[in-house]
Amino acid sequence: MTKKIILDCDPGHDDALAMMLAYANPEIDLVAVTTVAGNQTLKKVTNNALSLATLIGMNEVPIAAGCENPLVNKIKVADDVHGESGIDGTDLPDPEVELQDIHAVDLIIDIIMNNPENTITLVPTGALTNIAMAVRKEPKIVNRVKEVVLMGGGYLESNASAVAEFNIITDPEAAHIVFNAGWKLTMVGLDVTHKALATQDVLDELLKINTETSVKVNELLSFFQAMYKENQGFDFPPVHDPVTVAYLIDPSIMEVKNVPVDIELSGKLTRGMTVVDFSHVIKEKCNTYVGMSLDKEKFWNLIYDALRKIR
Ligand code: PIR
Ligand code: CA
Repeated sequence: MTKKIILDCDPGHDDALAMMLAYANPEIDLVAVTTVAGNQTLKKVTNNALSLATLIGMNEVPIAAGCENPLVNKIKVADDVHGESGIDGTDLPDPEVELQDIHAVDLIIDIIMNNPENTITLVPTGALTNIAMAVRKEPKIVNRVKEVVLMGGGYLESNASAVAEFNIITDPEAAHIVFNAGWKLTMVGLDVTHKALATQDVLDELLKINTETSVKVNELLSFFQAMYKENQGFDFPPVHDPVTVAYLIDPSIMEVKNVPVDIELSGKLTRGMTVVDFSHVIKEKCNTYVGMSLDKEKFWNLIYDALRKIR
């Protein structure tokens, strides 16, 4: 049985790969792509989503734009790694796919309410603003969603402060709502995604696949590599977001631990931290899962297989 997912994203180099994997893998039914401000402004990331859809021939998946600012903070974009457009490094086609005339929050709610219970999985790969807004607007979605598998946070690794990851610190209040909603939630954090490095053999393989899209992905990841080198000191860039989709396709790529996670809101030094309680002795069931490891070979093979199916 295929898994129906909504990808809520801010493309973004790695968001682009999450979209491609979700679109091309036969185990996944991508029912909608929604956008949220994060890596760049809402306008730019939405335009990027439409351009990417045009590139890969994804005409039938509805794309809707969501929130242009976090719940409390003002948006602070990540142009230091994603560039001025949010997805610098290659030429993408002008959008030929049309944007839906509905707000992302309403599209998310409609899809969840109009599908059978326990069939829709949410895959957020940006700030959690849209998802939190949807929970507040229609709380019934919480019990209808099958699960949430998101990219964000980390328990040892961070990239936006000493203790926080970008997607979470962009909108900590939204993250607080989403992590505490009560649905089954799996956090794919930096501890896992910093293992998903686009190393030289990955960059080479993308050229070998030699499709229009795989060559552009090579160019995108080469730009991402240079930015990650300059700003984060990495030799090769981590491709965070598609790990969520890969885990849904093949849960054996990532070990998880069933432990409590909460979001720090008030810490002077720790705002936006995902506080993971590994000392928790399971007395009552807890609904949060934390990714611990990555089978890199299986992960990259899923990416390659997807790209071979795309033009
Ligand atoms: C990646 C991101 C933001 C900032 C940096 N420095 C690197 C984006 C990615 O798209 C991913 O979803 C998440 N946020 C990783 O922190
Ligand atoms: Ca992202």
